[in-house]
Amino acid sequence: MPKVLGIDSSTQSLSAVVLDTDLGTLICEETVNFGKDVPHFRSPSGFLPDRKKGEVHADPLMWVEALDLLFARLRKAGAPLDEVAALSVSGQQHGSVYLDGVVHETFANLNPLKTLAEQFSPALTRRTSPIWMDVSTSAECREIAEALGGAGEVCARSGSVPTERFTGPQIRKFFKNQPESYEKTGCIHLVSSFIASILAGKSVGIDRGDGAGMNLMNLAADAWDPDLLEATAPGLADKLPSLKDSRTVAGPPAHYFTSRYSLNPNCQVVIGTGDNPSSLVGMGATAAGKMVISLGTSDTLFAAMDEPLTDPRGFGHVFGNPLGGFMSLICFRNGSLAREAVKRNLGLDWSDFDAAGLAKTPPGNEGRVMVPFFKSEITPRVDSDGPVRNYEAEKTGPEVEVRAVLEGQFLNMRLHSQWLKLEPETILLTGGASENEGIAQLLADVFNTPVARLKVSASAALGAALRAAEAGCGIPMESLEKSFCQTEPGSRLEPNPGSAEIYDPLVKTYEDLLKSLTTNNK
Ligand code: XUL
Repeated sequence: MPKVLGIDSSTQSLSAVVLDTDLGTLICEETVNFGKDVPHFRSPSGFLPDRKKGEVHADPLMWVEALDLLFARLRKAGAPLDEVAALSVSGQQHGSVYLDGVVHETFANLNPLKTLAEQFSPALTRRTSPIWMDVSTSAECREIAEALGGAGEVCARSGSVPTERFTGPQIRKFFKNQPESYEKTGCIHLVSSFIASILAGKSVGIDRGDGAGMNLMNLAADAWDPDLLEATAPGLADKLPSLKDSRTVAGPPAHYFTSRYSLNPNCQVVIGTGDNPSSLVGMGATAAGKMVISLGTSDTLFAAMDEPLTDPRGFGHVFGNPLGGFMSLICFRNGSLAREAVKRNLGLDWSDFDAAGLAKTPPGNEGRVMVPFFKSEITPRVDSDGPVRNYEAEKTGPEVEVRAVLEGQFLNMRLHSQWLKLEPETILLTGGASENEGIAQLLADVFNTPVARLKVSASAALGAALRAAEAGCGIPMESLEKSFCQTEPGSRLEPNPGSAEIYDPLVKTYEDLLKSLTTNNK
């Protein structure tokens, strides 16, 4: 019987997968795209445009409304919601939702005759939620570092130096700028714990995978760090949900979902985690030694590790591995949005990205290199509003630009992941852009390592469903991985011969170009 549901609340969409764990099959997949499907929130890419410099916020009611729409679509598509034995959630990391002190009653008494958005609207003490793309909290990061005796101390405790997009510095900024609203806030959730709470009909805990992305959790103690809480904002301990093991079962779903969408009342809601920890599970990479690259709104590179190893330059992070131990994560902000900018600027289609770009240019682009930061970057931290090239774009064709943006992205990844000292046999590749053959081949060439892709491309939603199956139905992860985390036969791409000779020296060319930019940025 075990059918399980995984929900992923990401930057640009909310999506779901339903799995049959007996048959090892994907039964149903649905997506709500924020820009297209709930356009009245005026967030074409999932966040509100035109905020102050460096600020990136989203409307939490957009996520809530999308949840209603997602369930309606699942039902319409004939998904067996009445047979779902367990569900769990993956959420874009770091984003936070600010709720009043009586939201517990809202969670517990959701009325199936009203929409979720109308019921949660009065509970918000902050109308918008800062999300992971926000880079506006440099002052707060400095203050938190100072209070703890240096960024190194914050990193030793929490796995990351104070980081602008992380929830702690964001909370501090809210407390400083809107002290009265902060005071009225009774509960601060992450995106993953907020969505899981709505589904469970009660405020549920934050798991150690996503909790580690806040600059508030002490990795060694597996608990909120009292000094970090104090350095962030007064009274914070009382406003945070408790930290829980990722396998925690919250209980049955809210009556709202059983009544309105016929969700099985005996379904077990397993608490949520961040999209990257969830993808680690979905990619079958929870044991050390495997490396995953995800090409999504943000590009991320991550790997499970037994001991927390921190990035000496401070750009990488340590999060909790939902199955125990830790994971390293490096996030690149200029992911899909940068690739889309090139596509748009040049009037290309994804389908002719290969033909128009990669097929017409030689590997290495004849030494033409681009630092592809269309917007401010976080790895490395550079304020930018356009790419920097070592060639004149006006004198070359669109094909050079296509190759330059992709090679620049992958060279930047290669350079900034060297500290992990990982030499994987294969890179596991996921995320929307991974489906493009040319892009996947280029990644194999730049890293001089074979690349493999899995059958299910929605790895974060898949990870949520697998976690639900393990924690909610007691199915061993090993057998789930055998059914769902197999690489697609024929999807493995070997690096082209001669790749190392081309890309090894190009890393240095890229690094030099980047240095000229970071020097000017200081
Ligand atoms: C990770 C990060 C992003 C978000 C959105 O640190 O900021 O990957 O999780 O996907």
